[in-house]
Amino acid sequence: MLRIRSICVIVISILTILFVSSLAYCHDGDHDHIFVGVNADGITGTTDDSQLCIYGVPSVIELVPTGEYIGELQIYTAVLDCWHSAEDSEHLLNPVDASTQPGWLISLKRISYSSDNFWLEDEATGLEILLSDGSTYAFDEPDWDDEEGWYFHNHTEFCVLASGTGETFTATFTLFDTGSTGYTESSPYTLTFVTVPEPATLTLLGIGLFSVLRLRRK
Ligand SMILES: [Ca+2]
Repeated sequence: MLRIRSICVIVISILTILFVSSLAYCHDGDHDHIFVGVNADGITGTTDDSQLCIYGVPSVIELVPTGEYIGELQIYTAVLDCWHSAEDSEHLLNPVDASTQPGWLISLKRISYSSDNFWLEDEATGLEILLSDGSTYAFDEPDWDDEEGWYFHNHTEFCVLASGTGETFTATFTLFDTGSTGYTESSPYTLTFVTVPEPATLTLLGIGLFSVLRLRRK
C-alpha cells in the first residue's frame, strides 16, 4: 500500500513538473528571444526604417540561482539567453532569396553595466565577452533556413553574482552593422534583470521528494 502511494506521489510530481515546464517554456506560443531588427516603430516611411533596434524583450529578465558560489555570493544566470534576427515582417533585416546572402553582419556593443558583478559569456566557447564599456561582439553571419529565410541565432549567457533574490541589474547595449547594408546604429537599449528563487519546477520536485520521504517514514 505504502509503495503504491509513493509511486502515485512520484508520478503526480513528474506530471506536475512537465506541465509547469511547458508553461514556463511557452510565452505567447514561443519562448522568449531578444530580437534584432530594423524599423523600431514598425511604420514604413519614417526615419528609423533603416536603423537597427532591439525588441521583444521581457520587461524584466529573471536570473535563477546556479548553486555555484564565488566567496559568499552565488552565481545566477538568465533563462533567456538567445539573440535572434527579426521574424516580424515590419522589422525584418533585408529579406532576399536563398541564392543571395544578405549584406548585414550585426554586432553588439556594450555601453554600460550597472554592476561589476554582471557579465556576459559566449555559450559556444564559455568565454566572457564584452569585457569593458565600448567592447563589441559580432553575431554569426546570415544563415539560410527554408522556412525562415536568412537569419542569425546566437546564445550568450547573462551572469551575475548576488547575495540573494530581488537584486536588480541593468545592462545597456547598442547594435551596429559592419556589413554592406548600411543600417545605422541602434539607440541604446537597456535590459533589466532580477534575481529570483530557484525555478518552480525544482521547488515542485523538492516537494514531491519530501512527500515521498514523509510517506516512507510513516
Ligand atoms: Ca519606421
